[in-house]
Amino acid sequence: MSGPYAAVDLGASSGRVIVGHLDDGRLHTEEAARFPNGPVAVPAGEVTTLHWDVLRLLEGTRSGLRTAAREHGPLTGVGLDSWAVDYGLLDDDGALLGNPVHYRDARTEGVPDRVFAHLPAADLYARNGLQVQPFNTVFQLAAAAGTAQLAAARRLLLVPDLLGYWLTGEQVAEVTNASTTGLLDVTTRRWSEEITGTLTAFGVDAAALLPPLVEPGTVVGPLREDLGGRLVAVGTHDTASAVAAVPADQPSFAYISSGTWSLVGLELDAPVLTEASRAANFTNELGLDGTVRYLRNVMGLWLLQECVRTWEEDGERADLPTLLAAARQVPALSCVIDTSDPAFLPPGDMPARIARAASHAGQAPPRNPAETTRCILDSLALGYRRAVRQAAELADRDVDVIHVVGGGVRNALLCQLTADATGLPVVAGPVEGAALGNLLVQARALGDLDGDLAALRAVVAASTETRRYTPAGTTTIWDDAERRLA
Ligand code: LFR
Repeated sequence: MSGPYAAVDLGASSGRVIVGHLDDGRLHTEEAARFPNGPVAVPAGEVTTLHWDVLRLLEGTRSGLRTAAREHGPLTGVGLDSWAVDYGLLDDDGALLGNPVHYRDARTEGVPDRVFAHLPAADLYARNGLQVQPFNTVFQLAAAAGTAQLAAARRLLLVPDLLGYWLTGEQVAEVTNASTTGLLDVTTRRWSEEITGTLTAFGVDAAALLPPLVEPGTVVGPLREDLGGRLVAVGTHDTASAVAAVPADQPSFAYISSGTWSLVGLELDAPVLTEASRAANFTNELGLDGTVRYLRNVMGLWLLQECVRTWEEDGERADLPTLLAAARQVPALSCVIDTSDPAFLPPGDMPARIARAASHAGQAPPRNPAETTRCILDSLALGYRRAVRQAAELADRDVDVIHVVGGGVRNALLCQLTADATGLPVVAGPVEGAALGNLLVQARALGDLDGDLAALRAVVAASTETRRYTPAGTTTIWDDAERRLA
């Protein structure tokens, strides 16, 4: 038996420390700690900015690792993964300059067009291969141009790399997460001088801020605190770790990493940088072992989470099992919305925004939480169907099964709707995909596991239960629903 390895997996609403041991080709996992996470709105002058409470996350991480070491003995390895794009800035002394800004903050509104005035969108895509999202780091940096904080900054570290720096003293940029910044050349897997050069037009010397890149599987160094282990740069982008843990046994699969976001796409050997791919807003993020994660960000269960928050604030009963049971009774596809509408990105009154979007699309808006929940799930399934079909077409690949990993695995109705909408079988599990991918990459980096991605996936398959959903009915009603949004 080897281990214990500790995976720190930070999500938009919670952080988790999961401990794993490898035994005879199986990974045994246990949750050692869980702590809350969420945006904090902070006023400064006239403007209120959404931040991450990154010091709380550091404390949750450290105390979780201590618990893990106390309960399981000295740690063999530690790996960190989180959401992408957001960063902390350090000054000349290596001290943090303020709390990182949350990707849902409004500061990047309208900024992509200002960047495109210097480097046209098509040229940017030809280099970084990224879907245009206002929160891509390249746009966040342009938005931050001229601030006192950025002027004082000497180093930029993405969230997992920032925590890694605090745990080890080492400053690196792990490449899967770096690939979400928009500053990386997706073909060479190096920082793009042309893109960082573009930011100089905004007075931002990004090249000077960026640390050296490392591939996932690099041993970063020993922990400062004596907990036993070494920090491994895993796929520090949670989606990269989750995709590594898809228990597929053959190459023609699509995946949905399903949580606050749904990341829907394919694993490829090389990026797709065609104009058609750019027009369809597909992203080429980097994955484990030289792979490319060719995917689209679908708005995800955020839509439902934010509705639940609003209903609870309004004093309505909104527990998830009750909502999902009620949503099952609502007729299918009565109302669908285009989940890619950027209006859904910021926090706020989500039920009202959904009702507005339905009315704009000429449909009767949902009237209660059950109808709204059903509208969200139908619409997500429709979004998955579009993404899987377009990805397969643009990458010229066959898809004959969809793997769902992450928290959304627990949503049986959504999994079934995904099968129905796509006409493909859906295999759901594991729930803790990112943590499993994180643990296995540590084990391999530290010499306790051999093999390629397929070998890691075989360990996941041997270690977890999955559930299979078979498509029911025809996809005709989904074709009609899609036309309603065209
Ligand atoms: C999912 C995720 C997505 C990324 C989004 C924002 O947790 O990492 O992949 O686009 O968060 O960073």
